[in-house]
Amino acid sequence: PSFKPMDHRTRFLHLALRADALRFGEFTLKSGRTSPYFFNAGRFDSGAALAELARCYADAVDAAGVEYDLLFGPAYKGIPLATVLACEFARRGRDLPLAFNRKEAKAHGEGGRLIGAPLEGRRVLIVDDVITAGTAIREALALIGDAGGAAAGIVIALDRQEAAGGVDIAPGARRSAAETVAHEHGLPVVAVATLDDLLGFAEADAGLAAQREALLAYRARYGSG
Ligand code: OMP
Repeated sequence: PSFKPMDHRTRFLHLALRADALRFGEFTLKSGRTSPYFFNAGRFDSGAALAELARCYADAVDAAGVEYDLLFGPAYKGIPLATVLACEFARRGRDLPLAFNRKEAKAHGEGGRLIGAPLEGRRVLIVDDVITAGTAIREALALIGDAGGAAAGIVIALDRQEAAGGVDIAPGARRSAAETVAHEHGLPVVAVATLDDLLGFAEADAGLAAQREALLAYRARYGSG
């Protein structure tokens, strides 16, 4: 039998579960929704975990065929993500400029809220952790525009595929936050994995049967179409 290498989605989900970055339980989200799972990118807290995570991001970006010439990591979680991705692309032979922001403006020293390579005239790929309602991504888009950059796309580890606005419309008619951002700004949103991928992963693992049920119930309530 031929050996089939695991694709970036499966590798990422294995890694996230192993690192405890993906957990099941009861969590309150920024949106106020109570979720049966939570993704915490801060748990990729070793060099080896971050290096493997970067390979997953790089594979997802390459497969999507997005065109960009600068990587931007929104504070705080996006900063190490964009940084390790820049290192991974350099290892693959593509040296890209890298920038990120600080959350508080600084009056002394170099001043300003942006650090790293100038965004002016660049096609910027935003590197972040997760999209739920899209609030964090909208803030990053505004920052990039103010700095004279042109957003070229967004890459995240996990797209939770949640309805952007109210959920009082039929599930099939709901658009996800990621789809809404993509549509409003005309940008590709690339996810290493989605809630659907996680459901497929859980389906293949009998040990995750109860978690899968909870995820399905959550998707029926808050999921996009
Ligand atoms: P939105 O700004 O609503 O898209 O949510 C993204 C942010 O929610 C992330 O940057 C986190 O602060 C937080 N979050 C997670 O980190 N992981 C999750 O699984 C869910 C959330 C969340 O609160 O929705």
